[in-house]
Amino acid sequence: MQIKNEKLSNDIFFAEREEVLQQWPTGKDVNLNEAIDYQKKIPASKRFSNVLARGVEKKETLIQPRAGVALVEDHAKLLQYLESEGEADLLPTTVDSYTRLNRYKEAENGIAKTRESGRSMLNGFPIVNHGVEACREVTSSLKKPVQVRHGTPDARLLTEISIAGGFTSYEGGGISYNIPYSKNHSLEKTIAHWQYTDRLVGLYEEAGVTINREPFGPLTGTLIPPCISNAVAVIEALFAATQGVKDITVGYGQCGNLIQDVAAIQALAKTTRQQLDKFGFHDTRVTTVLHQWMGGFPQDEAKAFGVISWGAAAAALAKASKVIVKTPHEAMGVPTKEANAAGLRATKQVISMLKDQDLREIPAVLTEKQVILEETACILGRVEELGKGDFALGTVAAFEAGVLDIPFAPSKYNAGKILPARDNLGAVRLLEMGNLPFTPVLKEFHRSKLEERAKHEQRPVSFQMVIDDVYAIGKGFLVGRPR
Ligand code: 8ZB
Repeated sequence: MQIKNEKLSNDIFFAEREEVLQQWPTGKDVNLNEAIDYQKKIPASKRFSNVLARGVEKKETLIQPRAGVALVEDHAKLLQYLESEGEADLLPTTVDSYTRLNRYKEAENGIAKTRESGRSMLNGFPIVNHGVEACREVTSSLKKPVQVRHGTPDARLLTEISIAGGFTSYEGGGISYNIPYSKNHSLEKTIAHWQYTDRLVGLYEEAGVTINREPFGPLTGTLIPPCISNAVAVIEALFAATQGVKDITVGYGQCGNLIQDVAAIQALAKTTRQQLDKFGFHDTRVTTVLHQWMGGFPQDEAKAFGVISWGAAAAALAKASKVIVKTPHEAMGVPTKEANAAGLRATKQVISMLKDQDLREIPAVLTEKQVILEETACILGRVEELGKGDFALGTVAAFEAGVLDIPFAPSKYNAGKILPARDNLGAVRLLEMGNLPFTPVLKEFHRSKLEERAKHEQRPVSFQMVIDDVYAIGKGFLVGRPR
């Protein structure tokens, strides 16, 4: 199979679609024309892309939780609670792990066991099992737009049912929902599966219905250098635009050093716009999302609120279009609705307070932004070269060569040669640069930043720093110093 970054023809798409809709009985309830009509009746105030655009106009960072339980009525009530008591601007539907792995029989079991036991036996809402009508019950019972959030390498049927079910935004991508989530899924296959998702969104767009798309920014959520996540987000934005997607939110997981976080979001927006323009996608809209800290959290709820609030501050000061909010239960697992709403309200308070402050033009941010832009340009340039101008071919070759390399990813298609660690100020740098196509100047920059920390800590630059940094925030620090 030779994957290429080209728009799928109707012949290919609709032939594939027949198979996709047969993957589970609820697939037969999807009727594209009827679904387009249904989507057109959704009020503008509930369309994800509109609400995002209004937020950008008003210079407000919107807040969005994660949430999902097994049963339709419970899930609708949970989201209603998060919009009323949590003051959420945007809503999610987090899909359960069985569905993410296309294990619909086990999801069905989870639904049955939930009905018996009275508590959710799934860690999310099984969209495919519930089907189109049930999804419409959920999405129509809310005032705010709802996005599907998951982690599914083959999300084709899930996309069909979700959009027909009234969701107006859809997370994921062929790289970001494969390499960080899966060991064995081939990259060619998942890029192809996500071309299907993006083409479906493109078909809705061509019929006058905008569905927002969001590549999953944080990847493994563990010490990801901004240039890596930015490069992946830009590539997935290009993949989406190629299939006709017009509304894209590119994402980034908070690293914890404020200067770096502000710079990273700014660089992400800039590179995405540049690359989309370069390929002629001038009318594709770009917004940004910052994910509050995705690594290990403190158990203590008060300390967790500290981490949440710092993420809120980073999002507000970086002028991200929206922020994905954590909860004080993060270290424990799926949160209660009360804990979820509390994380949202803490975030809203900080964001409202910081709305008028702007760090984007301060010298330290501009310097850091320049570094990220250069690093990302090195990576993207090499990917394009490896693909002889085709980013899909280039992406597959780049992962093989370690030109794209995601720290701590389980995939056998990931080289796993790079190692990140924090510098003395807590910014994420690279201790091992593997086969990243950096210039000598950039390589020296990373080395010197880590030497500076080593000197301060009176220990050599080593793997121990990586380990210490992975656990640091959970223990109450940003940089994992020796005791
Ligand atoms: C990659 C995303 C991981 C994050 C949260 C985790 C973690 C997962 C649910 C959820 C609320 C759910 N998460 N499933 N949060 N309800 N059903 O996604 O806690 O923060």
